[in-house]
Amino acid sequence: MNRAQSWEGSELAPDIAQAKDLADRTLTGDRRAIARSISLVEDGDPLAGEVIRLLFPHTGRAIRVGITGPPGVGKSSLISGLIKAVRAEGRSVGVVSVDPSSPFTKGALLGDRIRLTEHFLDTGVFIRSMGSRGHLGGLAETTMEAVMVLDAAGKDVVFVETVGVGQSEIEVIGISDVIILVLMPGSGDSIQALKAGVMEIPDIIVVNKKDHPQAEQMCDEIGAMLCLSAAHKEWMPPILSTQAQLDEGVTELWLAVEDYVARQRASGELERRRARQLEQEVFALALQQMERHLRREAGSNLVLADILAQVARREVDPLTAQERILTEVFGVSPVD
Ligand SMILES: Nc1nc2c(ncn2[C@@H]2O[C@H](COP(=O)(O)OP(=O)(O)OP(=O)(O)O)[C@@H](O)[C@H]2O)c(=O)[nH]1
Ligand SMILES: [Mg+2]
Repeated sequence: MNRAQSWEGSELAPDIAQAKDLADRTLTGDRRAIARSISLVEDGDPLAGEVIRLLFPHTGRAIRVGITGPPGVGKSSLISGLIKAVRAEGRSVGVVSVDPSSPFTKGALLGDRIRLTEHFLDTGVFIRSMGSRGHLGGLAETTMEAVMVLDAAGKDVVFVETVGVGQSEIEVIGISDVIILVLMPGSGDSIQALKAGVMEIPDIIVVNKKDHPQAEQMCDEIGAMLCLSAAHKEWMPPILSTQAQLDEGVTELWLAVEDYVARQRASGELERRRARQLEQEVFALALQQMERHLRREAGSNLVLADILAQVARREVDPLTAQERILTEVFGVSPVD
C-alpha cells in the first residue's frame, strides 16, 4: 500500500499532494518547478523520492551526454558550443555540471557562469551546477536523479559534466548514453588520464585546445594508445580535435555524438545499456537497504549477535560467520 492510499479520506496527504503538484509542473517544463525538484533531490528531501517516483515513467526520452576529463581542459566551453548546435536543431537542452570537490555550488559555478552565460536567457536551456553536499546516496545518485528530472521535463538532450582523472569518471558512466572524454595537449593531468587506463571509458575522445602546439602530437599518442587498448573492442572511439573557445570542431563533435547514438539505437545497444544502468541502480539501492537491515539486526537479533561475538573471540572466522548469517539469520543459501 503506498502512502497516498493509506491517507484517510479522499484527499491526498499534503506532502503527497505537494509532490504531485511539483511533478505535474515539472512535466510541463516549468523552470521554477524543475529547479525546485532538483533542489529537493540535492537536499535529500524526503519529498524528492515521491517526485522522482512520479517523474520516472516519463523518463527515457532524452539523449544523455556525459562529458568528463581533467580540470580546465575545456568541458564547459565545449558544452556551451554543443548547446548552440542542439538549439540550432530546435531541440531543448539540460545541463548538470557536477563538481565533486565543491560543497558550495548550488546555483552555478563562477566559471560556468562565464562560460555558459550566453545561454542563461534561452528558455530552451536549463543549466544547473551541483556540489557534493547532501544526500545519503552520494553524488552519483543525486546526479542521476537530477538528470531524470530534466529528462522528464522534456529536455531533448541532457549534458552531464564531471571533473575527473581516473576514478570519478566512473560516476558518469552509469547515467550516460554516450561519454565524451576531453583531454588537452601539454597537460600532466591529461597524460595521467591516459596512463590511468581511462581509455576504456569514452565513446568519443576530444583533444581540445587544438591551438596548442602539441595538439597534433597528443592526437597521435591517443591514437596509438587506443590501438593497443581498444583493438579488441567493437567500437573504436573517434578522436576529434576542437578549439572550444572559437567553437571550432564543435559541430563535428555534435555530429559524432548523434552518429554514435543513432548506431546504438539501431543495434539495440542503447536500450541494453540503459537497462544495465537501471539494473545497476536498483542493485545499488537494494544493497544499501540490505546493509541497513543487517546493521539493524546486529543490534537486536540474538543469533546474529552470538555469531559476531564468536568472531570477536576468534572462535569463528569471518567467512564462516558470513555463511552462517545468511543461512541462520536470513534463511538464504550463500552463492559462490
Ligand atoms: N587556448 C584555448 N583555451 C581554451 C579552449 N577551450 C577552452 N579554453 C579555456 O580553458 C579554460 C578552461 O575552460 P573550461 O571550459 O572552464 O574548462 P572545464 O574543463 O570546464 O574546467 P573545469 O570545469 O574547471 O574542470 C578557460 O579559460 C577557457 O577559456 C581552446 O580551445 N583553446
Ligand atoms: Mg567546467
